[in-house]
Amino acid sequence: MATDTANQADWKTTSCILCSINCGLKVQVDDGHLVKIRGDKQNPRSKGYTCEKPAQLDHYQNHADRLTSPLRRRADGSYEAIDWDTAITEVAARLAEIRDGHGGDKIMYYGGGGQGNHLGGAYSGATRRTLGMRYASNALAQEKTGEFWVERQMFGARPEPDFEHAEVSVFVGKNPWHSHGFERARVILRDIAKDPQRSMIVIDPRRTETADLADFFLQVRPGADAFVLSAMLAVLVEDDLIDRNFLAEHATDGHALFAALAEVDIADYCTRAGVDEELIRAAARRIGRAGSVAVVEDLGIEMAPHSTLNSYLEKLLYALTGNFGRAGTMNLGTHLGQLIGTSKDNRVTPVGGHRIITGLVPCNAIPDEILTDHPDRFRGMIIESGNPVHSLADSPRMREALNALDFLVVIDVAMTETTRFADYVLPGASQYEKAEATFFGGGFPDNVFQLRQRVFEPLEGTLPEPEIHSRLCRALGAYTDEDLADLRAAAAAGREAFGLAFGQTLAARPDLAGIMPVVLYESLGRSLDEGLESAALLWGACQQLAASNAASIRRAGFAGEGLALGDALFDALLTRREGVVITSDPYEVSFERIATDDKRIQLVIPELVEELIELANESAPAATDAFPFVLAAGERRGTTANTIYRDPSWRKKDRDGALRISPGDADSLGIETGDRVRVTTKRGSVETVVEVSDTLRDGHVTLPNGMGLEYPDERGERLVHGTPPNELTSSEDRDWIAGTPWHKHVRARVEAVA
Ligand SMILES: Nc1nc2c(c(=O)[nH]1)N[C@H]1C(S)=C(S)[C@@H](COP(=O)(O)OP(=O)(O)OC[C@H]3O[C@@H](n4cnc5c(=O)[nH]c(N)nc54)[C@H](O)[C@@H]3O)O[C@H]1N2
Ligand SMILES: Nc1nc2c(c(=O)[nH]1)N[C@H]1C(S)=C(S)[C@@H](COP(=O)(O)OP(=O)(O)OC[C@H]3O[C@@H](n4cnc5c(=O)[nH]c(N)nc54)[C@H](O)[C@@H]3O)O[C@H]1N2
Ligand code: SF4
Ligand SMILES: [Mo]
Repeated sequence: MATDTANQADWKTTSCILCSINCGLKVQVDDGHLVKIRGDKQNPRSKGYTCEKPAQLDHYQNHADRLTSPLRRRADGSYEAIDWDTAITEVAARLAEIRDGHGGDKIMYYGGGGQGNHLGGAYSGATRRTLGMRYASNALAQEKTGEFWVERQMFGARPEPDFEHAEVSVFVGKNPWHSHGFERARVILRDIAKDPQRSMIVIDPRRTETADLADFFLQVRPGADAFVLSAMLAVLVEDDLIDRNFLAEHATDGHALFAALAEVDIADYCTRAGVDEELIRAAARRIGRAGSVAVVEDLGIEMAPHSTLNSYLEKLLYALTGNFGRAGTMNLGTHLGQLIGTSKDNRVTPVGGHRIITGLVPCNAIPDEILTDHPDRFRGMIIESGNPVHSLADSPRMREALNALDFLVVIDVAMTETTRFADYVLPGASQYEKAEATFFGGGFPDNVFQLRQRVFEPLEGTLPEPEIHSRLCRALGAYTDEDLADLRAAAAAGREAFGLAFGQTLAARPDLAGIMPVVLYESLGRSLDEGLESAALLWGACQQLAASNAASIRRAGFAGEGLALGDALFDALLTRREGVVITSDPYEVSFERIATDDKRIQLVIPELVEELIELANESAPAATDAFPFVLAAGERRGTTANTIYRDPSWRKKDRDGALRISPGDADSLGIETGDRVRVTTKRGSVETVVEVSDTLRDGHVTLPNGMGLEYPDERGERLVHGTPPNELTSSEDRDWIAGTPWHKHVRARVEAVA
């Protein structure tokens, strides 16, 4: 290449950790700081794209509340720094005490990864297995579990939208302009908006930045999506825009569903949803007649009334019109490592009997499973890379629950709202100080995976989570050096020898098979370059993918048979730091990947068809005198990034996260932008600044997500910046199937303050 190599050399390859897309980055570092950050054109997924947020990443890497030593809580609630050996020994002993006294299933695991890190969570599997822990949860169980439940039944897998090629793109309760959710979102949104042959349909109560680009903007009354979606489906039926041939070939009998849709009073449902009937009809027809349609839902319906029903209706928009298994539609891709459980896990929670979906306890049920004298209650918790006190519904109740535990250990990079409740805090190295990866999945037809390598050495006093789990397992007696001697020798001898020895060990030693991540870390991992030990788990994932999807890997350009194919993939991950196309597929393969029992798309989910029928008897949720507003508690903005940035100075505007309110409502309350108001719900009351915005419907107000974090000011005084949304939410307001919270639908009162 004709580039200046000296200049190239000091750019390190990594990625953004602020949302699930993990856009590739090139960074320059100086004295522990990220000083220059730009998009990485070499990254096969993001191709140089970034949004505005990663420019501030040094606020994640360096800030006043980073943890630099294990901490132990004293009787008076303050913390003392302790060394790692003491911390590991004591934490292991306290966890073992609960296991021995009450059973390992009384220890719950929460978290395991955020937007940029999942390796820690993957290694935690060994610790959990060692302790006999059975229950886990993470943030997915407060957003996506309802959708997972529907997808598992309809497809047995998770379809991905192909917006890059779709003639019609549909966004339901999703604002990709700010939240992304697919790669290069703003480029693709602008392309769609510019192209007269293509259309965009947005269903959202707020005229978002995405809605501004839409051809059809259905400004639904908050919480009334079930009426819009069922009206659209009814139009498809009425106008005979159902793809009968597709359904005959690929789907099961939909009789009960079609009977329910035939009963929908379209005009009435449109009125209830507050959307013009002709607009709904036109949008439905646009979908019904398009060559290709891709659809995505997100928090706007997942965190609102009828959320699981809405996920089902949203999927029927594309399933009934045959928009599956082709370019521009919905497809089933590959996964290197599984983020979500695939098993048909039919368990319920031990105390409340709540449905466990894809292995996750519903987040809203967690306090119920602790705050009780039921013998099966959770008594201990390991929280890793999650801030549930801040991010789950009903923060006061979450705090009460964590206080009630016999033992809590939190693994985080920062002192947070949650670490404050821990008996022990274990400091992780940051995501730029260790190898990391996410298992969100990289797309279709090409699936991209990036193993990020560290940009800095771990901050003094911190350890990467895989090392923490390995040490915990050792302290708990799960393995000894002797157990691993043969595997280590094999790893030193080469990959082929290791592959054979690994297979033999797993077969001969079920105890070691149970803690496979740590076994890989301590054997193969120790033979990799320093800082790359935790990549060892990916070797196992590559072998699994090679065994299940060899043809897809070969199409991505890899050669070899059996273990050699997995090795080739693993080597590419180690060396091609910008990310690797790991599989490449023709669209038709989606049909082979339908994983329902009869390999057909399941059209009828009986509980949800029932709920659909019941809609007829329900009016859209109405305002009450005490709480005339609907508050969406937690809106994505250019100034939010979950709680990954703690230092509020990363935000150049909207520092305290204003409450948005419509001009009409502002007039009635006699307030203007910059004024302060009090927002009160049945759960709590906060004061906040206001921004009058004509993007909102009357009666609807919004607060940003991720705000209300405590952080010291210049004089060291600890202040809370902005409004923590979950001081206002209640854990009982949740979906009846998945238990997902109604964060977007909180009844509220707004009052001007002098
Ligand atoms: N900038 C930024 N990007 C992020 C994040 C971040 O913190 N900041 N977080 C990431 C994460 S963890 C996630 S899960 C995604 C979430 O991404 P999104 O789901 O897109 O984010 P939200 O803004 O929370 O909600 C989406 C939309 O739902 C709308 N909405 C509210 N009530 C209703 C309703 O009743 N019906 C309908 N149809 N819509 C409604 C809101 O107006 C909003 O436009 O974003 C990711 N990306
Ligand atoms: N009311 C309301 N509540 C919401 C939402 C909403 O819209 N409204 N959105 C919800 C959604 S969709 C989500 S995904 C959640 C997100 O909320 P959480 O799951 O709590 O996740 P994050 O804020 O992304 O970060 C969690 C923690 O990870 C830590 N961390 C960062 N890097 C590392 C690392 O390398 N190792 C370790 N061990 N820790 C690290 C951070 O310091 C932080 O404490 O919030 C949810 N909460
Ligand atoms: S879209 Fe923005 S926040 Fe998300 S990974 Fe890319 S640069 Fe980071
Ligand atoms: Mo999320």
